[in-house]
Amino acid sequence: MRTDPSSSGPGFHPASAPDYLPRRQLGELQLRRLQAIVTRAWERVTVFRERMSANGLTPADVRRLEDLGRLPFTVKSDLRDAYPFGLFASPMEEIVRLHASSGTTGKPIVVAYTASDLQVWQSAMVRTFAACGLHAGDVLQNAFGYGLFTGGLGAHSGAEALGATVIPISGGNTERQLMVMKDFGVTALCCTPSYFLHLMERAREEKVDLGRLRTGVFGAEPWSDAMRRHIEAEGGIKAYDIYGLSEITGPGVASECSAQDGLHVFEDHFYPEIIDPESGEVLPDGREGELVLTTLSKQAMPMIRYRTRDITTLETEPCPCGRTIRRIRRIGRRSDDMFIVRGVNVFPSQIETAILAVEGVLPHYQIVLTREKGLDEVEVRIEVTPEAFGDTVSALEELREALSRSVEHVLGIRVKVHLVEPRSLARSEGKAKRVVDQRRI
Ligand code: DLL
Repeated sequence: MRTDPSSSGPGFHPASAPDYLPRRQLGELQLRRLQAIVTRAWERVTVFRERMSANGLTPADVRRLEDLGRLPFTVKSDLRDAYPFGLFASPMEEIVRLHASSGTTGKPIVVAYTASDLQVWQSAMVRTFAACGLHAGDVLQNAFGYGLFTGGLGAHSGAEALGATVIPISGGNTERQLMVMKDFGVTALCCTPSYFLHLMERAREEKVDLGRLRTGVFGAEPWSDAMRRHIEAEGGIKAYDIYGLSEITGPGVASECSAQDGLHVFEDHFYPEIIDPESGEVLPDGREGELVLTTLSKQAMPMIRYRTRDITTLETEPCPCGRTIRRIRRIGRRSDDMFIVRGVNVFPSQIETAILAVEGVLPHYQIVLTREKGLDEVEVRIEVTPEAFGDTVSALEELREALSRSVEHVLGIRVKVHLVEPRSLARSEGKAKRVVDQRRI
């Protein structure tokens, strides 16, 4: 099955074999699975069948992979409207697990798994950890939250199947995390990047070293390359980015590899397309747009053309790691986290990149949005280092000006910069809340 000798190196696991399939063989597999899943959704999910019929389509119209582009999209509100179980394609007796994603408003969305769905998810997580260089013998501290969130249990089952030793510590209780990390000889950690920042900060304050930790597997929220550089330098580790979402399976949709240059999508199970978020038109590989995913194997809750709102690019150039599955660029933004200030489109990730380029600040910041006379205003609150904080007023003023210029350079507009004391902004144990929107209050 294996096609590339590099695939037998450390970090390779037999479950990773589909990562190296020749493209033609992969395409045939994808088409077979697509036809089966569209038929399943058509037969078992009313809303999907109605939308197909409204467009004059039946499953027989899916003859080639490109035909996917003719099928209707699924969006988050479809899951909300179907709350809790309306999109299930399996009877309850076959569903062995439920998860839910809270979202910001109203009811959560509920996702379901059959036993075979859990197996696919597990294999995708094995491939994720293998791509991040983990193997049997690694001791993984799993600080993703256990519970309805997919991060904890998703990572747990994949790491166990890989053969690593898993410590199911979940998120929070930072003191205990540090004790375990050191005393149990932890070699790898997974959590959100913002929680790792918090862990590093506490370790420094308490003068605890991070022991044998060498790999961080981070995801569930956007984090810039500047943030990665900070984490790798401060933590003395390699920091990998992994991506996923509850609607599709949880973590395990895409993962970086040793090249740390884009995330390989496990596209034998999760078929990616990039569309123009305005027109819905499918864009060619290499163009930036909204990621749309179709689950090719999911039985309990097939998702056909799910609009993720995550903005990225699909890349086809061969990766030095030898994997043949395509890569997406790291996700820095969502189409719905943009705000407009004085006519300029602004994404929080641009602000992160701009401020972390300046010496003297910590990677802890918050963006506060207000509306004055109908115009959006942005204030960026940034923690300064203890050294900079003890500096003279004029030095602080210089720092503030440097940050303001850096943001202006990236965005083309000036925003308010407010320097705050070290440790004065709230820390997160899961996904960080970087933007505080006071515009509707
Ligand atoms: O966050 C699943 C997950 C758990 C992924 C652990 C990775 C690690 P949800 O809570 O449904 O699922 O949130 C999914 O989070 O649509 C993205 O907007 C964002 N997201 C996830 N991973 C990344 C990442 C989990 N690596 C939503 N970079 C997605 C940027 C990410 N954003």
